[in-house]
Amino acid sequence: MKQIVIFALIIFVATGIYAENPGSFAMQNIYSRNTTSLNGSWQSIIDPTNNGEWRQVWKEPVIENNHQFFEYSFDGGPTLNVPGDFNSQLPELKFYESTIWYRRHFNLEPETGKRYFLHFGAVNYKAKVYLNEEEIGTHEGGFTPFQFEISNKVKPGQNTIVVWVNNRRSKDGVPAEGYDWLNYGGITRDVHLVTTNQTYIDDYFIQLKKGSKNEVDGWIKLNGQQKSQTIKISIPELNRELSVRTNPDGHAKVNFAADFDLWTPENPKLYEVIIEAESDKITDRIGFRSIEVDGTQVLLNGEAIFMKAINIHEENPFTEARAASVADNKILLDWAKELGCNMVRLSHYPHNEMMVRMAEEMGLMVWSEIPVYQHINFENPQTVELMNHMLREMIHRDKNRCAVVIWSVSNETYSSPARDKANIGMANICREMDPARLVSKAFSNQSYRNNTFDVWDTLTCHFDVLSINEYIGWYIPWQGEPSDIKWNFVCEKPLFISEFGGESHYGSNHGPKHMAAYWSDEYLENIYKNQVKMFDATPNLVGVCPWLLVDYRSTSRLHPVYQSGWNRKGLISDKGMKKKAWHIMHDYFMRK
Ligand code: GCB
Repeated sequence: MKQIVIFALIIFVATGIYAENPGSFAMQNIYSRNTTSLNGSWQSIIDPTNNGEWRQVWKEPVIENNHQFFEYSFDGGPTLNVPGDFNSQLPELKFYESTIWYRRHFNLEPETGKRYFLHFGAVNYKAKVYLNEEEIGTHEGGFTPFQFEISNKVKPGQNTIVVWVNNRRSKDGVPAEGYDWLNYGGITRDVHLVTTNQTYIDDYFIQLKKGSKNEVDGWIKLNGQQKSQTIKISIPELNRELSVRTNPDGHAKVNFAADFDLWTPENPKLYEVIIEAESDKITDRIGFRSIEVDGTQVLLNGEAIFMKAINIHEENPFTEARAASVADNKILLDWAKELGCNMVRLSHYPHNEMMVRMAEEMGLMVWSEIPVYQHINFENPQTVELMNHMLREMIHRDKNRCAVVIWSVSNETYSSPARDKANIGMANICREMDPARLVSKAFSNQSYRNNTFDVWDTLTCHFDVLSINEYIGWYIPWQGEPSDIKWNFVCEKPLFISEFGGESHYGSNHGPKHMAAYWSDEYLENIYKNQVKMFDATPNLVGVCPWLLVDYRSTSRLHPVYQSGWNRKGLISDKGMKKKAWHIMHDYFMRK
């Protein structure tokens, strides 16, 4: 009987969609809150077959008689650093995809009149959180923040958090089972204990109205009993101050004009914005800019802009780990700047919030996307619900970052009515939640024959920017002179080449330089030379984005000599060496 129960639990964990008690949207701007970091060393139990579920490892073993024993313990087990993926922390976890239990204690003397929250920057992929032996909630999705209120659950003195984390793939997950990056599991981002007053500023949207260069059109939302409050919004540098009153639901509209020095890549101007309610105060750094499409152009602050972008995975190649620190982010974004970029595509999932904030400070526009990737199960309504939720969580977190100019809802999905319906649904969610930004998705599998690129997919008509992943010269051979390429579009839109490239193993000198099979730098360089010729002949082109900045780890790359578990399409090698193709791209960006 016990075995049946265990089996049932394992099946549930492996396949179930986690939708009950999903963590509420995390509060806006964790950096401006009264927080205690719960980062650091957490105890762990490695549980490949999910036995901890029925053993109830979130309960502290209490030995009451001399016949009792417990087949689990956090004490004496390995410790894991938070934030951080578990795969890179212990050799035996290198490719681990299953359950790890995390535990840590914290001390608190709860104050009357205060509220307490546990805030997780992200846990990949599913999390179930226990506080003092009681389950407080679950979350599914590896790249977005979530929180649980624990005001009525914390006790004076020592409190204990246990988190069940599981990064097993599933066909109904987002992403699903197949994807081309390392499935870094664990509590990969910061954990905070947040203290607020009874009513706190939960969320706000302070950005320019679509098409305007001086009018802010936003809102503020309170959470708590004291819903009607006067809120002061000020921008000291502009000598601007206004007061609004929240309605009985705790909402207030914010509308004002000011003479902003607009954010651009050349002048990434941010202002200190202070939002002061009667019971809370938040400070943020916010930039103002407009982003629109006009015919086949993209306009930043009313002027046509060419998006000089680069794809980035959230990985530090030197540590072979998920990028989790400011220093990790900086390595990647410094390279993007050095390449001459004015934009980064943070692929294929929302990166950590500091990455987005740093990009903004550095003058890099951001394309942000959710991991709706290739073989996703659009037929399952729960999967669609999950992707919608992830999309909302992403927009919710980063909607005040003016650097984000494009929300992207998916990457390379395969044509079907269910796919179209889900993608259109997601585009609508973007527009409802955030009317001020552009919406896109990256398309592949359009046809390229007789040197003509035929964009036939009518789903492209539903997006502001047409984004195409094409690997001409790598997965598909050239069908003529790159400079003679022709394009047919089912809908005329600004065209962004969201991926192109090929692989090379830096310094490969094993075979003929002109053959792809030997992963030579020269072969890749030649792909880039031809791509640049093609770009110059491509109509409606508003930007290009090589795949990608740095070689990165992927379990789907099996060549033992040239790949050994790395996708080698980086312009920079895993050791930080610039390939020849880097210089072609750098020169192109310099002249654009
Ligand atoms: C793609 C995917 C990207 C892959 C890349 C490749 O089209 O969007 O995630 O990793 O191709 O390397 O093949």
